[in-house]
Amino acid sequence: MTPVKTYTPDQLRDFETRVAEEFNRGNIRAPVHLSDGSEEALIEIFSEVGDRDYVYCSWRSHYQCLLKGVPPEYLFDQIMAGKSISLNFPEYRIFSTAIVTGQLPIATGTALAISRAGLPEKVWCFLGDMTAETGMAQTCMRYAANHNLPITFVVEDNGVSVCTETRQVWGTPVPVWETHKYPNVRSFSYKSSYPHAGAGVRVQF
Ligand SMILES: Cc1ncc(C[n+]2csc(CCOP(=O)(O)OP(=O)(O)O)c2C)c(N)n1
Ligand SMILES: [Mg+2]
Repeated sequence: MTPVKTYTPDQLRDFETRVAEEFNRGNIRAPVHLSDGSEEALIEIFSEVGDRDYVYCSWRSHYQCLLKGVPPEYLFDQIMAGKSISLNFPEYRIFSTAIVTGQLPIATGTALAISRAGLPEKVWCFLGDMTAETGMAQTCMRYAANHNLPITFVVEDNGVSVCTETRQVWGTPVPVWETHKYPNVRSFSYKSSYPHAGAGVRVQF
């Protein structure tokens, strides 16, 4: 598979640093969620993503948008306009949501439609580690696995939900996606140098 768009980790990080600087200067008047620390893992995953594939994301989707082929300056303009939390580019087949679990049933339904139509496209659904613990995630992963749908769920494991430790909440060091060993679920660990939202200055949480 030829990647849709290739970036080095430094190029991705530089984009995120630029966003962080604009946010901290007060030029972005809406939340931003930054993904630094996940560069290598996402570059590797996107080496398998085709341009006809569909990508669904959470509120944290800048790198996925770049790697799916959204032009950097177009993406940057959308972020400057306050759209970081819910970036959607149908023309590049990438969608995101600010609602925890919002992308999961839509991604699963897209995979079901592709399967019924006998098309070659695949679906890639990115989700946070706490989102992966929800009932909606379990329902979608189980349904997709049992029906062999063309979808891969990718858990972006930063260990936290905002400021809350995910594993501590659930009382186990083993996350649910490892317990079930669904064949269509992958994960990677990363640590961001930024807070959950924002970039360290001004309003953040
Ligand atoms: C339905 C809903 N409930 C609560 C929130 C607030 N919220 C936004 S992100 C988030 C944390 C989710 O953690 P995780 O899935 O691990 O994603 P991360 O931000 O760490 O990538 C929460 C609770 C929301 N956006 N939507
Ligand atoms: Mg998390």
